[in-house]
Amino acid sequence: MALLSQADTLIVDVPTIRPHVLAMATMHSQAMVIVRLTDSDGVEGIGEGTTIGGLSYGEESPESIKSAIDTYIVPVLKTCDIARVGATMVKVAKCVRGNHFAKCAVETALLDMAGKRLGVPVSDLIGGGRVRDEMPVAWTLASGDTARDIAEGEEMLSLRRHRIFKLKIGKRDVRDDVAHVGAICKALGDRASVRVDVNQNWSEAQAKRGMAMLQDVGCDLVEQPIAGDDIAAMARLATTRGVPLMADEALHGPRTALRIASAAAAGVFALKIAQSGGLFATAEVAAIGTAAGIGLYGGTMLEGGVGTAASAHVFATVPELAWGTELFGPLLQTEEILTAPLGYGDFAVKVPTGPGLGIALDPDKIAFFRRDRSTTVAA
Ligand code: MUC
Ligand code: MG
Repeated sequence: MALLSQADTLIVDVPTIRPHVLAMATMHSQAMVIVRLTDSDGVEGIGEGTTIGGLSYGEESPESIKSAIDTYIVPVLKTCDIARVGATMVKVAKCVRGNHFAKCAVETALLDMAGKRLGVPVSDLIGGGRVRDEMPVAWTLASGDTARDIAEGEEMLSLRRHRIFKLKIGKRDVRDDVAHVGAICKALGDRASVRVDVNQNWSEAQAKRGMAMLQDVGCDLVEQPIAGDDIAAMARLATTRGVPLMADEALHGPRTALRIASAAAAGVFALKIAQSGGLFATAEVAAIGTAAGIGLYGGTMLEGGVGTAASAHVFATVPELAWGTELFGPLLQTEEILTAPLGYGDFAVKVPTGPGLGIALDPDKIAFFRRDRSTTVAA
């Protein structure tokens, strides 16, 4: 039995190493909501709820994530035995609808505490436990400039850090975007896998044309080309000639996963812990994808070290992760907020091995980058 004794949530803003140009926003910094829970025995758990570009990516913002946790979720936690993570999150789900990013941050912190209490990594608390200790890791080329993207791709290849590249397109005319992708495919050749993410910015007609053209220039995968709530159109696109279609913004947990799988509306799922509503829900999305013969990819919301470690723990439990991961979020930031960074090398990210998430926050970095004073709620 463990009771909540303290809950802190804070927004931490860390600059990015270069502007990150996406169809719906250009990022110059990343806002991460960090939640720290402490139980009656003094065990601390940390979690992260992070989105991209304020409200331009999805329905939760850093500010709404913090407010949902402080105002609605923490009062529920105060009534629970928080050592029972599953039961606690069932109760949270009954009291708080939606708000997947906020719930994911809290569930992550509870799992971190549970792992520390039991002396096992979080991956051992999910499904059948981990099946791998490291995973391929992609990098996103999104400087907004083709020559700069090629130079960055070359640098990543020579450092042996990444050989899977995701290009962010959808802002320009389809023909211009495909020319940009084609130039990068040609420059990197068969040394790399090149994929694109449109972040829902094409119409169905643009996507039909774009996906056929992308196949011709050597692109391997297209992520969320059209609106994520148009499952019927996704199904039409997924079954016509062109590169395989990956669902991202369309996926909000097991129910949407089942709907997409039943409609044959995607060949690949981007697994995301926050979008799915937590680590347990992500494992369920993965199970639905696996049962439906859908390829799996470990996605990111460009989280910092905490959310990235949490994602790595879940993705490490998925039996087949055919498309690798994109868990590079901390590398896009100018400063590391963990005391020891996650391990990257040989084109892979390593899954931490210590108890819980196996990571710790650097208190000086948190003090420096926090947006304002944290909210401390004494239970
Ligand atoms: C997204 O839409 O997938 C992941 C990598 C990246 O550069 O942006 C994200 C979000
Ligand atoms: Mg995406």
